[in-house]
Amino acid sequence: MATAQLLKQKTNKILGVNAQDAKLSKSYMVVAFLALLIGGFLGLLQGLERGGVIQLPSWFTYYQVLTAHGVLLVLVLTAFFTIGYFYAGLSHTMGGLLPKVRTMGWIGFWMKIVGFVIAVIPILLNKATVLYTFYPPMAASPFFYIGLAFIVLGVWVCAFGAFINVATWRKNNPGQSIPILAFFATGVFVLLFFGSIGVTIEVVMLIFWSAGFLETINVMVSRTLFWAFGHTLVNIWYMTAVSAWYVIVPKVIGGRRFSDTLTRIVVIMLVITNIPGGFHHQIVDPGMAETLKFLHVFMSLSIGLPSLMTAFAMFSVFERTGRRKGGKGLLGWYKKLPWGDVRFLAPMIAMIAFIPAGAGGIAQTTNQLNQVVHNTLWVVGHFHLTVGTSVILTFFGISYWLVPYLSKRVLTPKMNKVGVIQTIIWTVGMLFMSGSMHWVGLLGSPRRTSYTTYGDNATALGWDPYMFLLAIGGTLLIVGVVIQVYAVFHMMFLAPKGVTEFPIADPEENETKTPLWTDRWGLWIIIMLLVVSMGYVVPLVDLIVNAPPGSPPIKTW
Ligand code: HEM
Ligand SMILES: [Cu+2]
Repeated sequence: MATAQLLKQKTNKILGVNAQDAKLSKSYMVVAFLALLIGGFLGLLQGLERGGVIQLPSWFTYYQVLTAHGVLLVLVLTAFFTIGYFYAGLSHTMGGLLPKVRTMGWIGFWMKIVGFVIAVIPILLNKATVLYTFYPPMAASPFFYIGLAFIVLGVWVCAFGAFINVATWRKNNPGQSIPILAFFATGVFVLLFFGSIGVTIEVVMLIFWSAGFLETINVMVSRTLFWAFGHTLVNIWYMTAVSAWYVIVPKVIGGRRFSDTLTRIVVIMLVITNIPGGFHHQIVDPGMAETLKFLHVFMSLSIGLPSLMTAFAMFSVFERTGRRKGGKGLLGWYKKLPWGDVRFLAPMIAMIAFIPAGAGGIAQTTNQLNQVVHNTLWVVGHFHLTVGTSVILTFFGISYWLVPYLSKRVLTPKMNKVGVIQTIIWTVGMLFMSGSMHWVGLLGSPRRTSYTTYGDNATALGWDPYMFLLAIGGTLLIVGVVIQVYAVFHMMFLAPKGVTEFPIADPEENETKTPLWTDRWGLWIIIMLLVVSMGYVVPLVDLIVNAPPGSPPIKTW
């Protein structure tokens, strides 16, 4: 290893975080949690309106609020958190970010902010009330799409920054495996870049179409390109959360990591198999062959394998650690886990929530079952359990060490307790909200629909009690949002100064050395692209060659 690099890594260990890298990651965290605050309040407004408790005014309609809620929470919050977290991880495990890469991190940051501002103005003006999926033929103001394009380009700059940092580290450290957290980061940025190429093409076409330079648009192609990305994004969040489960949580509970080689294989499998599952979001769309749908269902289910490997790995780590600490009997080890430590409790509940969440996903990806729940509130219940609980609770758990690590402060016992209470409130709130959404979805209540009694139709009236439970859950959640944002603010600016560790667990002592072929990212990317072509080339060519009549822009609101 180059001496300069080695020295830098050593100083990093002693002095803690590099101040300039910390500033970058802190800025990403600030934006992420502001998005949570605003997006959370918008969610509450929706919940109350759907429950018939309030009525939103005509200058800020249900659908405007829903568009902003989706954009803020699934684009802004997750993108900023993921990049801030992985850039901190790259800096910590690779002896600091290269100055060039840090600059790229800032360029990406401002491009995303500028893009967000350009996109949000038409939403506020009711000129882009197309929801975060922006399906054509609904057409927003061209500025909305231009803003989205800026956001994607900003993400790409960050992805390439990460690639440069990892490639340089490898050149300086021949014969060594990429540090595990950086390995996860590589996988996530590979998916972020390759997964978003299709949607970028879609967005560019939409800009021309909504601005009047293109008369019509191919709706099916647009939806397909959107979901090739949307489905990938879901797994990007998932992999980010999973990185903390494998790497961070074992350290927090005083244990060791699960097999390093198997962990890397899980990452590689997720990257390779992920993108061609996108059609499961279009499983009831017309105009696509059954074989194609079958292929995508197969690919969707194949992500289940690495997920089950993860479940096994995590519980194996928990049991081993619990037993080492003296836990006896079949289940005695679980009492030895640090349940009162928010850095463990939050991701642990996140993992548990993933069990029903994943099962619901398997149900949805099955053609016949999808017919029952398609476009009902069940789906909304599903993703508030997956992204709104499994992913977000893991992010919250990360914040309780990452933010003090970045701000050179410490997590006080009091703030830990606040975090535990926050986690419990979030869990109970989601049980109410997501539970009632699932149930009322089975009874047929549609998603993305503002308050209506359908002329006092008996079936629709039967949904009311569930809507009321939904509103209760939403109210609890907003309390959780406020506590969480306060905790982040406190840990960033007010908590006592001190050194907080970046918790990365070591592998087991007797573990064999990880084979270097796991680091062959060029090869994984080629295989991934082959698998992506298998899923997409034939259907896209078919949808373009045998295109249905295109659609002009339509304003439905
Ligand atoms: C205070 C917490 C939250 C509340 C009260 C809340 C409530 C809601 C409600 C009532 C809907 C609309 C259902 C419909 O009519 O279809 C919704 C949609 C949605 N929520 Fe949340 N939510 C919260 C947090 C989150 C979080 C943390 C995320 C993701 C990280 C999220 C992502 C979404 C998405 C993607 C939609 C769908 C938007 C669409 O259909 O266009 N929500 N939420
Ligand atoms: Cu999907």
